[in-house]
Amino acid sequence: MTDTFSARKYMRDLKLPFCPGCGLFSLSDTFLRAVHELGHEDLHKFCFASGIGCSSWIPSPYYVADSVHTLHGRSIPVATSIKLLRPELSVVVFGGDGDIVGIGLGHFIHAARRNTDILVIMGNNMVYGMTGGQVAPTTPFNTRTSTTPYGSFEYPLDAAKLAVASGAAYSARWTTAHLAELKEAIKKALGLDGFRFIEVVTHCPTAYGRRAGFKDIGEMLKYFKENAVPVQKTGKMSEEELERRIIVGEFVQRRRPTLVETVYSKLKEAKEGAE
Ligand SMILES: Cc1ncc(C[n+]2csc(CCOP(=O)(O)OP(=O)(O)O)c2C)c(N)n1
Ligand code: SF4
Ligand SMILES: [Mg+2]
Repeated sequence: MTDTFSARKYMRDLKLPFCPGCGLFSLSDTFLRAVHELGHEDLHKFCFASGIGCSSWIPSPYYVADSVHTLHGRSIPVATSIKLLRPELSVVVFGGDGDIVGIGLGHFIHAARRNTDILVIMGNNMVYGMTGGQVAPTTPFNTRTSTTPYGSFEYPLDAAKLAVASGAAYSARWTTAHLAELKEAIKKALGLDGFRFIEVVTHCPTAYGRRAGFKDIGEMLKYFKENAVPVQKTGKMSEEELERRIIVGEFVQRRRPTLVETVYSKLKEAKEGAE
């Protein structure tokens, strides 16, 4: 670390487009703090990919970095090609829950299965925020959204656990009420290889909070804090006890050959065989 942190150092002279009080400001700030603490003076060693949605606006066009702002749900395959072509870059995807585990779910699972060398940071605001707060695969059961006025009738998908089951090298979940822990998780994930996933349960006062019954942002953050259960403690808890709780912490950290390693070693083998 060479100087005091300033997010502006890493950002273009533009204002992030989020609603006042949105948790995505904290997520962006925490990511840049992690980058700063790792000693990066700028973002030239990074390349970002994002799809469509509020969370997908974090890197592009706001960060002074190369980034691809692609179609809704397609950031992971784009990030995969960037990494395969430029393996020296640290490739980071930012996306929403709809983007990453709704429309983009197949890509998410296969990227984890392949141990693709990318970091995916998912802002989970529990709805399709940018399009008006529609129910998402991550919406808690029986929650009111713009498309479920009597409460959602489906069970939510657990993205952090799905990443583990699919083969991720690292999977963690924190919330916007746990920014110190989130920053450490980002720093750690940036230093690891393979498919790394960080889910950030984020407060969205506009499209989620008011319909879901939260009076203000403070109440949402208090809820996140009070209902967070460290993953190590969940072994002895029943499903009923875990209902509506947010399991936080590291779900997995492991090492196995990554996609870049296996692809480049096969290329080498094929080249040597042809000579
Ligand atoms: C193929 C396609 N389908 C649907 C849309 C409309 N759309 C844009 S963003 C979005 C959902 C955004 O939700 P999420 O990914 O959770 O991001 P958030 O805004 O909540 O951060 C949808 C459905 C689109 N742009 N492209
Ligand atoms: S709709 Fe929600 S997630 Fe999107 S910018 Fe507004 S508060 Fe943030
Ligand atoms: Mg969302």
